[in-house]
Amino acid sequence: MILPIVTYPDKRLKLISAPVTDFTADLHTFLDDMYETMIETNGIGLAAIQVDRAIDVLIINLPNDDEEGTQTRDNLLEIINPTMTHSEGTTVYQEGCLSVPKFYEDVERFETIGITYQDRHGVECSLEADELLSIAIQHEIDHLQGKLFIEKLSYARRKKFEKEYKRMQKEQKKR
Ligand code: Y12
Ligand code: CO
Repeated sequence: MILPIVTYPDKRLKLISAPVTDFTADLHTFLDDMYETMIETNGIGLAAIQVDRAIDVLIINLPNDDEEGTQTRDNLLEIINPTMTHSEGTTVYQEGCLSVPKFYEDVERFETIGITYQDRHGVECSLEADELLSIAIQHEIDHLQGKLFIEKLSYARRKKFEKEYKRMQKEQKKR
């Protein structure tokens, strides 16, 4: 089932998500719905709060290294109750978010990170991430804390964003 995506400035995106305690069939159905929603909207990462569930769940499905950059479910990462254990270096990447449509901005993140998390069955896992995966995980973990990438912009860039975003929303309402 495709779920509606909550978009900025909806206040629900500010909620702090709660840990998952029950690794039941309900959770599995929800994870499958999140995946369907993310693929349908051309996303590569999605946090549960973006589909109005304030729980510590995120999914990431980076494009493959082939020419078309196809996304295949076999490298889908389902990350539940993540904790960042370490980080190193900094990097800048132009980020986008399904909850802030049509807007991309450079954001500084850690270059490499380590996380521990649980999979859909509650099994404890760990992961070392760099490059795009590291950025995507940090972006999605921020969602679990009620934070959006636009909050990491400088004051001037944020002001410009707010102006452009409001104008875009007005134009969309006219249509
Ligand atoms: C690097 C940086 C950020 C992330 C977080 C995950 N972000 C996304 O998955 C963004 C998806 C996205 C897709 C869009 O395309 C469509 O909606 C068709 C898009 O374009 C528009 O809104 C028009 C914007 C963002 C992971 C890795
Ligand atoms: Co996002």
